[in-house]
Amino acid sequence: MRTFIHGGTVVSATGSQLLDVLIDDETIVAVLQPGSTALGADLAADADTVIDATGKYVIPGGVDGHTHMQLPFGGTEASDTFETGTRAAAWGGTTTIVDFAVQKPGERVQDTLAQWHGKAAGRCAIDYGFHQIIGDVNDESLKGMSELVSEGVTSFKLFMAYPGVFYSDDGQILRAMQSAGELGALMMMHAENGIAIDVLVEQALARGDTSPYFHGTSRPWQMEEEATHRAIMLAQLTGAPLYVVHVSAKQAMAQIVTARDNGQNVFAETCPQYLYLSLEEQLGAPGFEGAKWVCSTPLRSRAEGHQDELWRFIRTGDVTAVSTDHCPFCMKDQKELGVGDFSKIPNGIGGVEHRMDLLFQGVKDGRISLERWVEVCCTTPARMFGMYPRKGVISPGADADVVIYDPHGHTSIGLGKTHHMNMDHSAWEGFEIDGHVDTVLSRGRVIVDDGAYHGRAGHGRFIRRGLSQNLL
Ligand code: DUC
Ligand code: ZN
Ligand code: ZN
Ligand code: ZN
Repeated sequence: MRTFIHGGTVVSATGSQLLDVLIDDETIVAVLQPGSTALGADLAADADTVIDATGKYVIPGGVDGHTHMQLPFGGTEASDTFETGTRAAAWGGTTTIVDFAVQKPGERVQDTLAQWHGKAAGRCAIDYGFHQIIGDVNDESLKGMSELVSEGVTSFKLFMAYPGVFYSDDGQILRAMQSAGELGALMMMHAENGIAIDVLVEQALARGDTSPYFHGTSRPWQMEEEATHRAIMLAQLTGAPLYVVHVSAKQAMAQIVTARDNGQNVFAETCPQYLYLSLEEQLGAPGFEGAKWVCSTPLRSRAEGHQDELWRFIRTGDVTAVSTDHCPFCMKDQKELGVGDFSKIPNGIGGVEHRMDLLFQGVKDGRISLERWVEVCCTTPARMFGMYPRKGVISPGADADVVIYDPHGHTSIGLGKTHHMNMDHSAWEGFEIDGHVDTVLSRGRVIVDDGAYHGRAGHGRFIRRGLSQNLL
């Protein structure tokens, strides 16, 4: 089965040029000058499928390094299954996700991972990998880490937030980082001071500040900056490479920039919600509506300038990757658990479908370059999580995960418009994008084309990842 994509502009992290792409079965076999006879044949005539990409961008499929399908959280479970969530991802031009297996106290990490394999196997529309959350740092968990690395799970996440749920104390963090450092595995960190936050939450509720907005004000930026600094120091001591997830505060970014300037392997991830949405908008939302933007880290104040600073740090290279932290909950029966008490609102925003579009809007708005768009959404996540050059690049030998993106198209986001996630609302309702995902190929198969879905549950395969290829 040969597919020939011609006439488009291939965009990579390093540049853009008019190039044709030849695919054989699941793999890109050639990237050629237009009209090239290098392969001695009329490529268009010989192909089984010909895609005309004239006037469009041809980019590597998106790699979303941070999703939570079916995450058990806050007495409920994230509303997208691996089937619905990966389908929505495909609609939005994402062809690989890395999701989180969650170890509960008393469980073996190997058993947790087996459970997550069971949830995903045979159900995904696109390829997927796993990170392992270590919810119970003990001798056995630490020993289990090396086994997981050999099975292609090469990154481990800890939480400095959520005491009593996922939380690790500093001694546990130190020990896990020592193990990660020895293995060369990546340590991912949810950096918020959960112990202090719990006091602020209790005090807010006691004052009668119970609406969704107070979720954000009880998790102020100082809590993120402090935890980020602490994580950086522990990582430096242990030699573990550190990837700080969902950075939302500019002060936390400043800590990361300092560490990077010192040559430390510290990386920042941010998410579209922290680039576009703000605490002020959450305050202005009527009734309980603000609950749709309850996530942790929280949205930050626009008046304080966090959003503009995060865009700037994407430009400077200090934000390494943009992921979604896709963690969808419906309003009905889920977010509504927190009516009258914001601390009972399950934390999370659904967005796996919209990341490529939302970041492309940043290109249109002059905030980032076309190449940086591809770099932070596709190429660097693939390198960061040990999947390059199989993923994240249009190059011979790579998996044929390709998106044809129309820069003159248009996408209206919201319920009844562009929305395939299993949610009863959209955190992105009303967003209008000056671009459009036209065609999506996953390992050579067209799974989205011209507004029609051709994907299949079970097409997606587990990716055994190597160690990070993005270390300084
Ligand atoms: N933050 C969220 O918003 N949801 C899930 C877990 C997390 O850390
Ligand atoms: Zn988190
Ligand atoms: Zn997360
Ligand atoms: Zn279009």
